[in-house]
Amino acid sequence: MSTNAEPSPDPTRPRDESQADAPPADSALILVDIQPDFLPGGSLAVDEGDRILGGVRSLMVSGDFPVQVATQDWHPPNHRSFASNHDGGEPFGEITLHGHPQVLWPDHCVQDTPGAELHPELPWQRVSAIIRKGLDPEVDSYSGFRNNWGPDGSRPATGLAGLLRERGVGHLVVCGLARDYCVRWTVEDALDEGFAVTLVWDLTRSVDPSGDEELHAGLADRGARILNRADLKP
Ligand code: VGL
Ligand code: ZN
Repeated sequence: MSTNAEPSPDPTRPRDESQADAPPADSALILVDIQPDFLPGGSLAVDEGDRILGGVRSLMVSGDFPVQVATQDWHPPNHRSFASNHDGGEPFGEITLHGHPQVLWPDHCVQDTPGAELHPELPWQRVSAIIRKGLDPEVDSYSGFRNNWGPDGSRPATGLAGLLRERGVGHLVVCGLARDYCVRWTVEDALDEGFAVTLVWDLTRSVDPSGDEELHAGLADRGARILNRADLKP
C-alpha cells in the first residue's frame, strides 16, 4: 500500500455529514455558458443569472473536480438564431429552421466581444477544455455535446463525450446558463450518451422560469439527479 494513501475511514467514528455528498472520483464539473451576455446587463440577460456565480466558484475551487470543462456560446455576427438576421424577425419569436422550431434571439455571444467571454470573475485557470459552440452561421447549438439539427437533419457531435470518456469521466455535475436551453440540452444529451448526471439546480437560471416545474420533473424522469449546491459537500 502506498504511504500517501488516504487513511481508511474509522467505522467507530460518526460519519462526517459534510462528506455525505462528495462527488464520485470519476466526476467532471461542466460549466455551461457562464458569459456576460447571459447575466443581468447582457444582451440575452437571464434573470438572476448572476446569483449562480458564488456557488459556481465554490465548486470550481472545491478540489473535488480534477476535470472541469466549460462551454462557450460563440456565434458569428450573421448567425441564423439572431432575430436581427431575419426580415421582420422579433427577438423571442419563433421560426422553423431545418424542420425544427427555432427561437429567434437577440444578438448575443458574438465572437470576440466582451459579452461572449467566459465570465471574468471566475477562476477559469482550473478549466482544461472549452467547448465553443454555435460557430456555424446556419445552425444553433444549445448542447455542449451536439449542435441542434443542421440542414441534413443530423446533430453533429462536438467531441465532448469522447473527451470526457478519454479522461475516465462517468459522472457529470452540471451548472450554468440558461437552465431551460443550454443546460437542459446538455443534460439530456449527457444522459443519452450514458453519463450519470447531477444537475445543481440553484446554480442555474431560466430564460423563462414559468417552465421550471415541468423542466425539473422532465429531467428527473430521464434520470438526472437534481439537487442544490448546499446538498453537495462544502
Ligand atoms: C443559450 C439561447 C441562445 C443558452 C444560448 O446558453 O442557454 N440560450 N444561445
Ligand atoms: Zn446562442
